[in-house]
Amino acid sequence: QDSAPWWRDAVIYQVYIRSFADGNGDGMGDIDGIRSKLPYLRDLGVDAIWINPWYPSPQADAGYDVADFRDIEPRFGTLDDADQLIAEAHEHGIRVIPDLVPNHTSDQHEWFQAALAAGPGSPERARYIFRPGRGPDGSEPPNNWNSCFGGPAWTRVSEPDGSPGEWYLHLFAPQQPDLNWAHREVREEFEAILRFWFDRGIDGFRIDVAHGLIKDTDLPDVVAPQGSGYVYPAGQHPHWDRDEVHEIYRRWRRIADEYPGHRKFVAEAWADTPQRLANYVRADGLHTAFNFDFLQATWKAERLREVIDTTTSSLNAVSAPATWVLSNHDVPRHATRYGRPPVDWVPGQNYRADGETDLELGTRRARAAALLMLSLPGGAYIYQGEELGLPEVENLPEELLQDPVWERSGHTERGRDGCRVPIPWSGEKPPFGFSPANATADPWLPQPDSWEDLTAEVQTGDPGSMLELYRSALRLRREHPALGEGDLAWNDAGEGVLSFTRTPGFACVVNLSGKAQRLPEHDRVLLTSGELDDEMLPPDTAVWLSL
Ligand code: ISL
Repeated sequence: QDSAPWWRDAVIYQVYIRSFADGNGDGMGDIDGIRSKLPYLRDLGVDAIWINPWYPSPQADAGYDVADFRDIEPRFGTLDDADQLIAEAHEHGIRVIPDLVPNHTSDQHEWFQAALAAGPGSPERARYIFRPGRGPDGSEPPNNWNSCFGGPAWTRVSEPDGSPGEWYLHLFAPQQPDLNWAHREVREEFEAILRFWFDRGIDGFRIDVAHGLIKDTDLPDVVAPQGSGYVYPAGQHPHWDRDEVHEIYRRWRRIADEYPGHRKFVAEAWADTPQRLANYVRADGLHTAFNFDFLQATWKAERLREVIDTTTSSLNAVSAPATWVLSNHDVPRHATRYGRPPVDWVPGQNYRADGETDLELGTRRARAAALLMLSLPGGAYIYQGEELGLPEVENLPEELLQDPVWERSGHTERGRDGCRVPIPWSGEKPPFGFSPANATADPWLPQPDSWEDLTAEVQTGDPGSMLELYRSALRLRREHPALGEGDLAWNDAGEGVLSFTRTPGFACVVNLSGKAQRLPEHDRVLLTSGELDDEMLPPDTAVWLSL
């Protein structure tokens, strides 16, 4: 392995394992499926893959309810398969980053089962957050905290003798009890889990809900609005983004640094300000964090520029590289989002899917956004299928929806299934090569027939396709010394136009003004997201220029 910290400008591809590729024909993606697509990922030109949770799990929250952190879900394969994937990915020059879920376990985890059996006051219960209820008979939850998926964040258990008993905390589904991070055994267990996987050769971890591990031990009621810390002074929300959480990551960083080859962490942390987010990525903390401000920004030049500036300046202050993200498995796909009237994001409700969609417009903008994202300083994340231009699937039949958001919200939110539909690889009808020809089951969510036009197969070699745009952009990014980490200088290009220079000799111009714009002086056009009209850049189009 080389000595440069590869992660500072890496392009990382998110593999949502259950929907990526199905090797064994059971309708759900798996490790063998990922192995079969390594040549595709190499040709696409990504540096690493982040794989959503692959551990044994009842799948109450698509694997984010982990029953055993040291094994692989049988539906996805075995530990041997994982070892083989890691080795083969490395042969293809692709690093592997699994997902770690430290905030909670599955209710089927042996620790939680032991806590239920052992009863109140036991050492087993101390690893989770159990409390007696309020009210004379304890039938009210211990406080007013709500679950991110809707409803109270507390569930009451039956004690071993059958009587109604204590309540346990779950910031997500009831099948996801929160761990007690004030407990020494919890900390030691996760440090051992990090070593278990680092020893197997993985290159880093994505840290789920990194901002949520520490709770105010007094468990005070939350002052509305729920799900956001902004009514609190920084670091004083009862359960989000508390300062003590960084002690945990300081220890984790020391562990990662013991290993060769620059193992890295990426935090899924939701913080109120870019400055608060920067606390997660100091030299003695996690290495990088997802930049959700960029994902949440609407298609407006001023807003995007503001996010780019505040991101880069707050991260420069801690010498951490920026990351850029347009989509993931929790939000509606951006080809659809950009084709809708802009909505304001509600914290904790990142799965809104309303409004009429102009998919042609959304796709044109998604093409331009790809060139914007991939020419900004730092690293970037690509969510599987965005390189195919997949839209959100908005009409999944209700009886097939699986996301707990759908149930817990009382059906006011359809949930996040619409961005999790299995990938169309080839062929003219479902399952579009997602499952092998001898499959015994349909894909776990149905693919629209119209995806015939979006398969990787039909897009390969078509110069106008989204896939070839991503491939060209990633190739140029590897070849061009100006891309990746470094400075960005804005050019004055008029209202609604984002125009910046990266040195040496590179510029990106994105036209969000709604009317054609004259290109600045340049030597050569390297890549465009849409056809140029002479020297004019059409609306919702981006271009890379060599200067
Ligand atoms: O809590 C939030 C905002 O207040 C949410 O945005 C929350 O941080 C986010 O949804 C966490 O997501 C991650 O953990 C969840 C899982 O369902 C998601 O898929 C995962 O990305 C629980 O493990």
